[in-house]
Amino acid sequence: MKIGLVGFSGSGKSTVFQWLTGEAPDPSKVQQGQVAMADLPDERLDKMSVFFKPKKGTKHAAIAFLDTPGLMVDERKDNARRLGILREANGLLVVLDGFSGGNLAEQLAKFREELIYADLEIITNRIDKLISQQKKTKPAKEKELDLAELESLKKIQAALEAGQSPRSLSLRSEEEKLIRSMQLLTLKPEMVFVNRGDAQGPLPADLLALAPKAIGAPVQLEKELAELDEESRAVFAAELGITSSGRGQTIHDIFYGMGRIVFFTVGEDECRAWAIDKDTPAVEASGAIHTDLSKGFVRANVMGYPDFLAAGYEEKHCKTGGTLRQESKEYIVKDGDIMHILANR
Ligand SMILES: Nc1nc2c(ncn2[C@@H]2O[C@H](COP(=O)(O)OP(=O)(O)OP(=O)(O)O)[C@@H](O)[C@H]2O)c(=O)[nH]1
Ligand SMILES: [Mg+2]
Repeated sequence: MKIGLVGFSGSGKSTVFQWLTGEAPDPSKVQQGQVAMADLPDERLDKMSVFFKPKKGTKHAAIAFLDTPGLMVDERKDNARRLGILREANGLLVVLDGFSGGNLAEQLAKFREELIYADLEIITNRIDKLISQQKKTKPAKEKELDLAELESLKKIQAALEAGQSPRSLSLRSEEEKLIRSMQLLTLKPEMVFVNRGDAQGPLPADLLALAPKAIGAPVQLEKELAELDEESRAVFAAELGITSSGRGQTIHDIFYGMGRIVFFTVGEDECRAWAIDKDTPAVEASGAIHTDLSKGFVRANVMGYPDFLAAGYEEKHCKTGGTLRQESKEYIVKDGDIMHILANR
């Protein structure tokens, strides 16, 4: 999963990028965007690894973060191109400047407008093209398809012009397919992250009204704290009143906030977390490991994490205790499931 860090210039995206991934922003990559990975911390996986001591090691799920050039507030000519970098991203993390004292709700509203403008530009270009196609001689069937697309696009255009995300339109799946290749930014999952000057108090209510799942952390302070040894860190964190649980929690919140979950495969060979979308059926989830497993899927042996833990991580105890389940293709995988996929190859 690739998450694009977006926001106005100077909102602290590169600072957040470095905090989350540990990689310093490379000035030569500013214009095209820079990608680095962050592991999703998971105590359950860590504990199972201590138990299994896997020969090939342990692999956490990861998020790829994409640092992008910020948008200009007054000089917006280049903004659509800058946002174009994000078309490939699966989700957007809007980074708000919460350290220089501006109004956060206003900042977010303004940024969402920029996303709308960028999408409108794309939609309008496509509409113009389809209209000019209608004037040309073309097989009737093709014209019909173009007309259907035109109709859907006009609906989206109207929503965007009214300042709304097309998410609110609840598009039909054929319509979604038509517009998928356009990679509209306003259709991508969005989360809001406030780069706070300090960590005190809840986020402002007017911001939460616009983005109920908004999260925040004092990134600069967190980065400075991370450089201290553990003892002084605890002292300073208490003194500064830092209540956010830091980097790991932030990565966790982003991962789950974007609608992802993990399942595990564990054993003496390797312990691993696999990232999938929430509500994914087992047959599709197994494709995260290998497409062959999905193609030849027969069934999955599944244990819920709490059951596996209660059984002392011994599969045989789950078996005798009746908590090892045999599930079919349609089974909806739950966060923390320990899975063993059986497939015909
Ligand atoms: N006081 C304070 N300053 C911060 C914080 N985070 C970032 N800054 C400062 O804000 C400025 C911009 O930060 P960047 O992380 O480069 O912002 P950006 O969003 O990547 O900026 P562009 O790449 O130009 O869009 C830098 O001078 C940072 O030192 C913070 O939490 N507190
Ligand atoms: Mg930057």
